[in-house]
Amino acid sequence: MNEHVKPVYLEEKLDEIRADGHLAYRSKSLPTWCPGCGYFAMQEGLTIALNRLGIRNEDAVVVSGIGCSSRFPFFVNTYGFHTLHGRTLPVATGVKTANDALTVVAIGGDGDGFAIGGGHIPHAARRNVDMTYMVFDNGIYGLTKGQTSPTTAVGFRSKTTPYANEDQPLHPLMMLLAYRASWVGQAYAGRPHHLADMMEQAIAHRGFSYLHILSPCVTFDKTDRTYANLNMQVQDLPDDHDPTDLMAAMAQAAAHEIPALGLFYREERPTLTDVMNDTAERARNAPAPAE
Ligand SMILES: Cc1ncc(C[n+]2csc(CCOP(=O)(O)OP(=O)(O)O)c2C)c(N)n1
Ligand code: SF4
Ligand SMILES: [Mg+2]
Repeated sequence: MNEHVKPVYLEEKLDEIRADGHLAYRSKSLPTWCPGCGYFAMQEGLTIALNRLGIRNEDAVVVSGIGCSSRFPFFVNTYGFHTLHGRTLPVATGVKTANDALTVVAIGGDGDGFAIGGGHIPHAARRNVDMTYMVFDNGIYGLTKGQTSPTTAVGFRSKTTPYANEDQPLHPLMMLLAYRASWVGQAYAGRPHHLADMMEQAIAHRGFSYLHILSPCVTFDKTDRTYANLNMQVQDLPDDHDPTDLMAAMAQAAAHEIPALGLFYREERPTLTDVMNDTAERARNAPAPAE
């Protein structure tokens, strides 16, 4: 055997994987995603992030809409809420408002978030609801078998655009920055270690954190957002990017057709619960001002 090659033994590797405890965040249900779907990396990433942050299973709630991505609550060992198509954020806001001690992670696809659910995003962001919203962006409606979505690239041929998509895709990162999300970052299913780090940072942030995750749909997109293409297209944000500078974040988001991976923007400001508690305190101490 080559003396420079260190053998990896399956049993040792399995012991290593079991040792850190993140498998306790997987549910007993095996994912129903197609083999090779990017969403497996999200399952691994979220279980690693929750474990590293020491969040107890019973203190976490994963809320989703409808879509392949939105099946997520079934596959993690936390509380979960599989809601209606596009209604992820209002339900997640209700959960957080009812019990501020919970760690709330809202999950959905590009269709669930930016088509039918698009009207909810600015309000959760501007109110700074203390939750993490992760959009798994495969640029397609996966569950319903391959229609164009609001993030489908121009030129992509799908069942609904057999002569190629002509609609300009939305730019989720620019939108979330303009909506004043207090934490905005991007990750990629093909970079699982970075993805887990970004999930950990996003959940640790106090306020509305938005993590956009590029993810191939290996079944219905064989030409555009494939691992082979994304592996060539993705790059990291420059080391000198200042995530406290909103204009710099916007410039970086606009700089490339596939924006870079990393933390674009972060700010600290009162959350929705802070504001509600403050209003309640004021109401207790003084009558409402006369009209
Ligand atoms: C009110 C309503 N409209 C339409 C649908 C059909 N539908 C289910 S999932 C989906 C889109 C899923 O796409 P996306 O959110 O990108 O998730 P993915 O499957 O790609 O992960 C649609 C249109 C529905 N379930 N409910
Ligand atoms: S259809 Fe696409 S998005 Fe849905 S599980 Fe399969 S590969 Fe993943
Ligand atoms: Mg999708």
